[in-house]
Amino acid sequence: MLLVCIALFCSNIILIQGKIDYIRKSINELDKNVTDFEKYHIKYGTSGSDHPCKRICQGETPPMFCGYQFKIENYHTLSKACYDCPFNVKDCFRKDCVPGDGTKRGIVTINRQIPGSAIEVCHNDIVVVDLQNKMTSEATTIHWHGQHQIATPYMDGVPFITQCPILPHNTFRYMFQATEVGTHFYHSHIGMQRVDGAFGPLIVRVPDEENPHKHHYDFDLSEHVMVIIDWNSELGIEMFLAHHHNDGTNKSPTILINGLGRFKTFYGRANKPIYTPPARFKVKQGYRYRFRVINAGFLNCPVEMTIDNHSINLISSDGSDIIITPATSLVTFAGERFDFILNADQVNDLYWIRFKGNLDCGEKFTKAFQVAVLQYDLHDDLTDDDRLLNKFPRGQVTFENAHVDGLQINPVNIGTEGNDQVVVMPYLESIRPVDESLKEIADFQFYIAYDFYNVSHTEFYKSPYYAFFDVKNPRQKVRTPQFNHISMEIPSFPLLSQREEIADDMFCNNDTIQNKNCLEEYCTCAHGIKVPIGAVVEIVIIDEGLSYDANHPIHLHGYSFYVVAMERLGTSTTVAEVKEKDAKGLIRRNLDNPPLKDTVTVPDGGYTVVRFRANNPGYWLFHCHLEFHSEIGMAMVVQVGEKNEILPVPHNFPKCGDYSLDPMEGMHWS
Ligand SMILES: *[C@@H]1O[C@H](CO)[C@@H](O)[C@H](O)[C@H]1NC(C)=O
Ligand SMILES: *[C@@H]1O[C@H](CO)[C@@H](O)[C@H](O)[C@H]1NC(C)=O
Ligand SMILES: *[C@@H]1O[C@H](CO)[C@@H](O)[C@H](O)[C@H]1NC(C)=O
Ligand SMILES: *[C@@H]1O[C@H](CO)[C@@H](O)[C@H](O)[C@H]1NC(C)=O
Ligand SMILES: [Cu+2]
Repeated sequence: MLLVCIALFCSNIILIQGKIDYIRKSINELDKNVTDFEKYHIKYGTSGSDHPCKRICQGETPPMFCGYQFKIENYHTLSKACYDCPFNVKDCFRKDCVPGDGTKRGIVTINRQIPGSAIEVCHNDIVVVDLQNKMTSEATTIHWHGQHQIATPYMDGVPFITQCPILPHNTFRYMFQATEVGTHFYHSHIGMQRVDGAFGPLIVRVPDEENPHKHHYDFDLSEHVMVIIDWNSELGIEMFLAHHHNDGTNKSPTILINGLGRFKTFYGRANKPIYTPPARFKVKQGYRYRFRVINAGFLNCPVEMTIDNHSINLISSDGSDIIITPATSLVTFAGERFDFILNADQVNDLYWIRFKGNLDCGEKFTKAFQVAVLQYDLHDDLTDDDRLLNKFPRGQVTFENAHVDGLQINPVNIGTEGNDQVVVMPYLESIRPVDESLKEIADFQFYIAYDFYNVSHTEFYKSPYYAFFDVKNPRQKVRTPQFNHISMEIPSFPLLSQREEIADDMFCNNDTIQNKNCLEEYCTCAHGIKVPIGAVVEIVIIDEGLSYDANHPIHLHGYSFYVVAMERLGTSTTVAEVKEKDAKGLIRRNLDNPPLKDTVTVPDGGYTVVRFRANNPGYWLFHCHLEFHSEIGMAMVVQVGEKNEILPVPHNFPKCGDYSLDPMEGMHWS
């Protein structure tokens, strides 16, 4: 392998070279093992509950191949599979019934479930998913959110960055090692399919001896995974088009928990209001349970969760363990995961779990909220499940009473300047020993600033006919969220798998685009930054905060980063202000024990600082996890390593790209 060695990184590259050789070797092994996998026809499971890979993880036993069949298709809530749901609540739990919130609408499902089948494996198992695209007219890919794809960067599932979109009627086999432990999820990475229902849990467990929190709880059950998503009454694409081309809303009216919730009112006998069933989480008094929360969110809808008469004990975020942090409520943003322990130490009863929307789902807008039920095993005549399905905790939950005062983890738009009623991300204390990415000064520092800008995004405005400033109706004047005033232009071929087609000057960024006035004109290009393998990288993410009180959860593929600082400076800020603060040493970084995450938010009018060591070569997407934002270019690529230092793709990996016929060629008139 040819290596270009810049002074500072020579030793790093030699180190990394060893790692790449190691990974190459494991890929070959993996290939061989997959042949075995084919040979022995290890049983495919389609449902999570009885899969052979869902087992007690033990240190000595070798990793397993864990096969899954995923069929992604266009589907519908309350289909005929639902029979008499919600009037007969039991019918809502029939096979293939997706009740949602009671609204009848088109959806996109994996195996006709929302969430899709859970993948539950042990650390270092090989996950093999045959994804069959049964949609009539949409391509798809799946991203394994939280997995770093160390040996398989081409399995990251980002269309036109790591692979070609999988066409309708085609099947693509994803295969990767579950190297990252903890609570993760998978979701479609194309268009609006995630919010239409194409997501599911991906849980990676460890042997007890590797679990620092093992002695703090008694059970870690599949049924205590809690997937949150904001939810709408129509397909995501319909909402997207109405918002961007006309005056449609971008705010979700409600929230689903594990695909369930109450929103639409039906009327039963004697005009009694009836709802589709909420999610239920069952516990036995006297035991402690590990809950795993996944926010698969779609729009600007951070969700606050509280459990009546119970506090929570946070133990992990985005798969990394932290020192136990007790609290009353937990806020999750799109793409984040949190694990907590619930101590079932109250009287045998039913309790509301309350979910309250914030920002676009909050007080000023849709007032979205949802409930789930925490259900103790009631040792009386009601243990009959059917009758319990119609029992609810006392009291009505409303948007207003869905908030509970008390210590809150991950508050909206508050950083380290906050008060003692909040726990902000840099103050969650990592259990893992820290590594050299927390050295005083990083090798590379990037500032990435964003806001909604008053520019004519060329997909939605057309000068001189209907440029941004010509549009009179304020509801049609949608502003464009951008990183550093640049919208990501998605390449026409996948960067990783067809990297030979990348031109030397293909990428742009804040430094290369100086000749354009991107503050006023709309700028779009293949937004990318590049760092050498092994470099310690710091990204200072700034939310300028001028337009709206929004909030953008930012996700980096291929890595976990340390969240070392997070602060709100005011209702708005500027790059210059943050740079000046930094120059004066006024950005206080937690370089001792910050948490490792892969998705983090930035207070509106403030900054968040993240650190990682660039030891995973590849083209990795860095983007806002709100679907309307990433879809229109609030994204960029972090290239780690040179083209030839990034692992090659397997032979016969699918290709795609533009094609046009040369007018002089190919015509064979007779
Ligand atoms: C492949 O299988 C061999 C033998 O079962 C095992 O030692 C090795 O760790 C496996 N490789 C991978 C990458 O799982
Ligand atoms: C839950 O807490 C409330 C308020 O403190 C109290 O009134 C109620 O009795 C408690 N519920 C149970 C079942 O203990
Ligand atoms: C982008 O470049 C301009 C001009 O050099 C500079 O003023 C600005 O601060 C840069 N933005 C960021 C986020 O670094
Ligand atoms: C965009 O224009 C509106 C008024 O039309 C203004 O309130 C807002 O601050 C502007 N946003 C930016 C980022 O300049
Ligand atoms: Cu965003």
